[in-house]
Amino acid sequence: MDNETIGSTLDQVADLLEIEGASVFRVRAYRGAARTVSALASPVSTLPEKGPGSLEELPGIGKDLAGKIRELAETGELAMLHELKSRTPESLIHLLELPGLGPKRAKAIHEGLGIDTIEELEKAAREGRLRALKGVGPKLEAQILEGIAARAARGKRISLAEAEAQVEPIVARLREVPGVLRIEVAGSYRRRRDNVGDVDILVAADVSVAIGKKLIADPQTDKVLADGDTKTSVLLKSGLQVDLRVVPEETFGAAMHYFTGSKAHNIAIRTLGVRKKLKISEWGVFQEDKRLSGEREEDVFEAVGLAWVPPEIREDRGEIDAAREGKLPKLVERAELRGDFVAGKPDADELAAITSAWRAKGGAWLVVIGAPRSVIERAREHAGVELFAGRVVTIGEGGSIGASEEELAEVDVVIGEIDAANLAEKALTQALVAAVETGCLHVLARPFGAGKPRQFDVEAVAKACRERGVLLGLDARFLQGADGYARAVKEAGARLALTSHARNVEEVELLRYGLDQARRGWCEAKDVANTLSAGELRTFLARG
Ligand code: DGT
Ligand code: CA
Ligand code: CA
Repeated sequence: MDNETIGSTLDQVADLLEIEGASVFRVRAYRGAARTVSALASPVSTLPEKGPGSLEELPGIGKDLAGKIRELAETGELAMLHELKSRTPESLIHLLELPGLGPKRAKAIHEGLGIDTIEELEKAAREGRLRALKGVGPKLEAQILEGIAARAARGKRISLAEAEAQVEPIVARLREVPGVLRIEVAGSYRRRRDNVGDVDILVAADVSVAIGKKLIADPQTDKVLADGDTKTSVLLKSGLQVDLRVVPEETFGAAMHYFTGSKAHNIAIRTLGVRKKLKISEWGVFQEDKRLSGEREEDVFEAVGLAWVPPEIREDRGEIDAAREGKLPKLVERAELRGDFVAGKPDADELAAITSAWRAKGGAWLVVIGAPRSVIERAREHAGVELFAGRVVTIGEGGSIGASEEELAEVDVVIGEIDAANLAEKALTQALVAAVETGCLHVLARPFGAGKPRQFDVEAVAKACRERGVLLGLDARFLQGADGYARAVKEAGARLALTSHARNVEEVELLRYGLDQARRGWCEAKDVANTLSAGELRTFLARG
């Protein structure tokens, strides 16, 4: 944990102690320690254990506080804070997070007005009832309402695509700041989760570089949540939170590793470090008080005897064992994709634009869903990529296929989509397996209902698909839970078909988001049919 976070955690302890009615001196000691630690020039984890320059020697920090600070620096947690939280009404903890509400006011609101939840607080502020309390006026009420609105916006997760659209231009502007040596986005964004809670930007620069000020001044920034030398947090106009951290270049790799997460992966790596008597933090790899490395992200993995793990699979779902045994997957890459499934009756011009865009990206084939044969035939002549005619057929409740044999014979690729929104999990699995068993399908679309993935036994269905040579669709427009689905398909030995369903040139880009989730599902080139050459696909379609 970095010094500023330790500082704000100690402040939180002070708040909760104050609410409990602890002695003024005790509260003051935690507040003082918070200030002292936040202002330290070097990270707590690099201070000597004892003697001059150690924590105990700092003004106002005795043995007890030094122990707490070390606990935070080393584990990122504080047992005492957990205890305090468990003793404090949950509603009060939430109230404390709002700007303008210190412990005294939060307690007064809670006890004086009987307010227990944020909703009740919002209602009271709107109705002007908070003014009944001493020292509370319309201005504070307005501030509280704003804080509640910002909190609601913050609670939402947004899609990775949306986050990218907002963050890429901001990063491009920040990159221009003189003195910025490196800048990368870390967190769930780098792990390519299909949705992100907030965006974590990491910069290598001297602390004197005014990068935080640049983010605060950014045209997209709406509110400033934190404004320190090494950490700046803002809310964008969209409500998305952006956290910016500045670290020295020599610790950039360790910081990238830490802030990429996931938290579960970090904890597993740190535990491996402890076994080797190494301390691993966002500041680097340490032995006793000696810093061994940390400039490159590889340094962290090497220190615990592991190969570098791609960010997409850092979820503590087996990647650490795989990295130790040299069994990491060689994740499928964008450059390996040869084909896509594009959709929905594009007219001849649109189709020509899509095919030339796809060719320019190095593509070799497209399955065109729903276009009349004549359109495909005409496009074929000047496409430069091989075009296959695709058709979506509906699968009935018992697994029946909603098209005649003659109709199926007219197209190259048959994609089955279940049209049984009310089936329970078991019946859905049976229907899908039955549809695969008909031997009519080339691709089985992932079942969705009301925009949500439907629960079914992916393993059983994927096994049937493997036996019958049927691909399992992964639609890049609907990514919820797609990483787990991709992994289950791979593990069953079956193969995915990533589909963009692009209706125009811009949407061809969507395929990348399907690829992200296949990578998060540990898929290699062999697990994804989009990597086949046009000839290989033809053989596959002929069930050769
Ligand atoms: P998000 O923002 O909810 O989509 O997910 P993340 O993974 O981006 O999470 P975030 O922004 O809270 O934190 C960024 C990274 O920082 C996270 O992936 C791992 C690291 N991190 C945060 N809190 C802790 C912690 O308490 N312990 C450890 N070991 N790492 C943490
Ligand atoms: Ca994040
Ligand atoms: Ca964050």
